[in-house]
Amino acid sequence: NTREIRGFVIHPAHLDKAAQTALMEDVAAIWRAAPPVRQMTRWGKPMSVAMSAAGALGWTTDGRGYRYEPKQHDGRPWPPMPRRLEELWRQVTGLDATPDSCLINLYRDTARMGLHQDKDEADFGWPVVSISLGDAALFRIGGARRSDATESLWLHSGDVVVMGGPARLAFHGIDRIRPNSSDLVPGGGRVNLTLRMAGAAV
Ligand code: MD3
Ligand code: FE
Repeated sequence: NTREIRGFVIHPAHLDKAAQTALMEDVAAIWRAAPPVRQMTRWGKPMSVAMSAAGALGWTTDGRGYRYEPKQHDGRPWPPMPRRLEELWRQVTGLDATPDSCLINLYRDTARMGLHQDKDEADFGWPVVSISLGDAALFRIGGARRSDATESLWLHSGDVVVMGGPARLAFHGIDRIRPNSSDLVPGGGRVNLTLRMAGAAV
């Protein structure tokens, strides 16, 4: 059961309630070792989304630039990649390699993410896998250029999306979430996990 929009392969309700709860437990453990941080944008303002990560590399910024780093701001390494996420990646991509980064985005009620491309990874040939948990989110998909027309769709808890091929460099963003549409995330809101191959394959 998948549908495709502009090269994005969507698996609606791929994770049942039990699988979502199990993943939230993994996320809670990761947050204890790597609390969510509102990273600074290039413009000196904190992002509305709070971020954490698991795996060899996590996405951070020092206010000058964005990059993947093996350590958090406090010098500690990122917590290990949960096994069930490696399995999910293999299942939906059909690839044998395992991702080196899981970015964990936390959206509380008014958080959003502006239209952007993901270009901080070493090799755009790898797909990115997104897992939505908690409140529904209005996801906007464009094309390879910022000026390309966009399309919007709601992502719900348990949905999994695979971005590969030309879709990998498409502009995308989250316009808003629907607060209180789910009670999965403690304290409310939405969690999005993105599984990536961020570093150079060696
Ligand atoms: C399309 N996250 O972390 S997930 C991001 O819901 C990000 O938190 C959003 O955009 C979120 O960079 C959207 C869907 C997604 C993730 C990665 C992509 C779409 C993508 C990478 C390339 C193209
Ligand atoms: Fe993105």
